[in-house]
Amino acid sequence: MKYAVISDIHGNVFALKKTLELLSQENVSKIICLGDAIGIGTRSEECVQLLKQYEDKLIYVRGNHEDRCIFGVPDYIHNGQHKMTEEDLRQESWIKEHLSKESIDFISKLPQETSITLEGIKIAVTHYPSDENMEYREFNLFPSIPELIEYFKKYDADIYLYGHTHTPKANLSQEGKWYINPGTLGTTDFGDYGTYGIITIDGQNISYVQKAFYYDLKAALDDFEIMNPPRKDHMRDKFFGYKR
Ligand SMILES: [Mn+2]
Repeated sequence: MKYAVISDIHGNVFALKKTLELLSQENVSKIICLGDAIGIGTRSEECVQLLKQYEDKLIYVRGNHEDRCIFGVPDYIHNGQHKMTEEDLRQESWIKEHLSKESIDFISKLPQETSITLEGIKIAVTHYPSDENMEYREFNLFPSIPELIEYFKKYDADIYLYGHTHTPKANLSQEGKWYINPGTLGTTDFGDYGTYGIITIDGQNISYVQKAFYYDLKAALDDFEIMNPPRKDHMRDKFFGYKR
């Protein structure tokens, strides 16, 4: 059967709608969402509500952006290197203010990580691998296989799923373990498209296909003017490559 892996939607309902259309053609049995469905983009509420409609086939763990809405905004982000400014905090408040109570309740119940078994294959699901204290491991855009083995050593699985870096990456270790990051569905860090992945399990055979898709990016960019979040220029330029 086929399983979709999506991550880092970041409030981009335009990309999410397109993905859900594509997934209905793929006939996937589950949609595994690795967190950060909200934040940065303009339509966090719509994204949570849309995901909620797929609740019967959805496995969803929370990311650092869901954490900010549930537990509050940390003083420092990016491994302690960036102190949140007043402007950052206004942006984060704006994101939370635009979420309904129902959506906040929904994301508050999500686990930080989970493990599932599909067709006898064990899958560890997390926004980013964490240490014993549930703190994220070092941010690493291109982790090597030895690094991935180290990052995921506390988990026991056949497939390890993670997101957060917005960078699609799939590795197969010599021991036959898969380490998969489907990239970013909703931002355009590396091109004007979104990415997700499809895992196919057939007996003991596991295969992974990395997908990329175009969607109405102009609508997503124009929506920053319509919704007018406090840090709209920064969010649009940094995460949506508006100046490219
Ligand atoms: Mn993240």
